[in-house]
Order: sequence, then structure tokens, then C-alpha cells
Amino acid sequence: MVRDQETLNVLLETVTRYVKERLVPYEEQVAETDEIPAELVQEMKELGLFGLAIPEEYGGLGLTMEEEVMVAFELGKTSPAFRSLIGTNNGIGAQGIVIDGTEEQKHYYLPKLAAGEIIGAFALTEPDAGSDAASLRTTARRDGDQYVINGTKRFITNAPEADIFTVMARTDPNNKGAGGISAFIVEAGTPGLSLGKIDKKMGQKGAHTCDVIFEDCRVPAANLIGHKEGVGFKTAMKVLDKGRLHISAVCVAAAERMLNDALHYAMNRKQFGKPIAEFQLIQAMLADSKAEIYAARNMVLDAARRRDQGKDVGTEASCCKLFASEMCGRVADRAVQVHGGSGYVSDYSVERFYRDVRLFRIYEGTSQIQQLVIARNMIRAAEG
Ligand code: COS
Repeated sequence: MVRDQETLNVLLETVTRYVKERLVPYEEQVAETDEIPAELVQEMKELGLFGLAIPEEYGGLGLTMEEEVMVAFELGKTSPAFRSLIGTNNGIGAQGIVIDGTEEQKHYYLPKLAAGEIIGAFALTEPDAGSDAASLRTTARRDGDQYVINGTKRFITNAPEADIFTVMARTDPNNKGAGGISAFIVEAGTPGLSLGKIDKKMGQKGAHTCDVIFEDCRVPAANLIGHKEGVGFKTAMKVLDKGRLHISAVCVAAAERMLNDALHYAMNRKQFGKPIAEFQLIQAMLADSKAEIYAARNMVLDAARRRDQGKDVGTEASCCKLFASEMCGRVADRAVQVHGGSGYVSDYSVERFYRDVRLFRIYEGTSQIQQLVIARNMIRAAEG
């Protein structure tokens, strides 16, 4: 749902220009230094990018899902690290509070997240609980008006920068499944919370992940999201449904960027006496990529509109994440192929994007988990 086309157009034009004029020129520097310059972080705050998906009453732009994916279609045309910086505040690091938080929790945390004053992170994954998220082992034991958290979370995006964590932990030791899990807001700096060393990733330099370790970390009971035990897994799944749509839009954008780079390379690179873009085998790679991007883009828009209508989009979000991330991987592969030897060296951004986009098929649920969700939902629907 687009609420006001004119306002949205202004935002989209601003983001498109900002990506082209400010972010793209910094891509190589960010990849080399593994840091996003502070001035860019400040500019992104001023543009409101940290609060795109936070309701207006809490200081965000309150974009609908359709509007949000359209912004992601532009923001994703540069290094994914830039999107990742603002990604958790709009997505997994804030939506637990937006969707299931109490009014008090929303009023306290959301305005700060929307302004980019604080960074939020989402702590679900553990060393032994990745795809099987419901098997997580981190515990939260009630002790008076506090909970005592123990456990380790792994690959937590933006953890080194985070000021608050949405932490999924088991409050009912007798319930080993999803129903024993609760979600908490834990502030960085709380005694007993420490960070591991920053992970050395294949790509997405400038976006940081690390372990988050809880050792008798005491959290006020008031920080239990929604003040309700046993629903933390559902909160996490609802957060991921939305997150998967956003990531799908980012996949579309990254694929468009790579295809655009490949097209221009093919139009300039001459072999056998003419630009390689004139050869049909090159054209096939460009055309297949264009068609697949078009399909993914429309899937994402359709699913976003359905979510805006209040529909359950669990299946559609997984369809989008599966198709768009796999599509992005195929486009990355073809873009390198079109570049030939030049695609394998770092003089061209396609080499970096090839590594960056590999993560899309893994995080916020692997392709295999998306397949599992889709098929399960089909079977459940057929069973009535
Ligand atoms: N929205 C709301 N509730 C949901 C839900 C959703 N999208 N998906 C599941 N639930 C609910 C179920 O309805 C069920 O509730 P009841 O017990 O009341 O019926 C509960 O949550 C448990 O669901 P389910 O039985 O399907 O859980 P499983 O452990 O079998 O599997 C999968 C769930 C595999 C889908 C889940 O663990 C998953 O998404 N794994 C991937 C995790 C992931 O994406 N990690 C990425 C890192 S975080 S960035």
C-alpha cells in the first residue's frame, strides 16, 4: 500500500541520489577498511534511514511494507554493508518491540532506534541452534523482579555496534520446544553480557557480526517483550517474516546493480572485432538475468501489498526469500562470467558483490528452510 505517492517519490529520489552520489563512491574504501565512515552514518541518520519501518508515533517514517521494499530496491544497489547498518534498526533488531512490545517498551526504545541514536540487534542463532531455532539453549531464569540469562548467541549482525539486543532465551526448562522460549530486550553494558571477536566474513565488509555471551546476566523482568513468557519464538518468526521480505527486496536491488554493471561492461568490451554484448551467448545471460529480476521484483511487491492488507504472508515471504536470493546468486555468477577474467579480480565491483550476495541465501533462514516453510504451509492448508 502506497499512502501518498508524491511523498514516496520524493523519498525514493532522495535515496536513489544518495546511493549514487554518496554511498557508491565509498564502496571500495568500506571494503578495504571494514568500516563505514562516521560521516556517512551521520548522514544516514539525518535522512531518517534508521527509522523507515518504525511507526510515525514513535519517531520513524512508518513506511508500509510496499513503501519499505521500494526503498530497499534503491538502497540495495550499493554494497550490502550500508543497508545492513540500518537494517537491524528497521528489521530484526526493532520489530520484536514494534510487533509484540508493551506501550512502555515501544515508547522507551523505538524513538531512539528510529533516530539511529541506538543500534538494535537480534540474538536468536546459537552455536548449536541455527536452522533449528526452537532448539536454542540460552536460558533465562526468573529471580524476583529479574531474569538471569546464560548462553551464547552466534553470528549476531551489528552486535559490535549494538546498544540493545532482542534475545530469545528459554524461560521454561521443561519445555524444550518453541513454547518454552521468551524474548527479552537486553541493553549492552549490562554486567554479564560480553562480545566475542568480530567474525572474519567472506564478504559484506563494513557489516560486523560476532558472538554475544551471557554469563549470569541480570535483566529487569520489565524487559520481557510484551511482559509475556513463552511467546518469544512466535515473536521471532513474525519478525523474520517481515525481515525476509525486506531481504528479498535487497536481493532484487543487488541483482539489478550487478546486471547493470555486466551490461555496461559487455557494451564496452570488444572481442572478435565487436562489443561482446552483440554476441548471443552473452545476450542470453543478460536476458535471463533481466527476466528473473523482473519476476522477483513483482513477487516482492505482491507479497508486500498482501502484508499491508493484513494477510498472513509466511508462505509468500519464504517464496520471495527463496526465489530472490537464489536468483541473486545466479545473476552474480553470470555477471562475473560476462566480465570474464576481469570479473575475478577486485578492480571491478562485481567480484566484491559476488562474495557479498552469497550471504543472502543463508541468513534470515537458508534457502532450504524457506523450502521447508513453504511445503509445510502447503500441507497444513491442504489438511484444512
Ligand atoms: N508467525 C507466527 N507464528 C509462527 C510462525 C510465523 N511465521 N512460524 C511458526 N510459528 C509458530 C507456530 O504456529 C507454532 O506455534 P504453536 O506451537 O502454537 O502451534 C510455533 O511457532 C512453532 O512453530 P513450528 O512448529 O513450525 O517450529 P519448528 O521448530 O518446527 O520450525 C522453523 C520452525 C524451522 C521454520 C524455524 O525454526 C525457522 O524459521 N528456522 C530458521 C531460523 C532462521 O531464520 N534463522 C536465521 C537467523 S536469525 S537472522
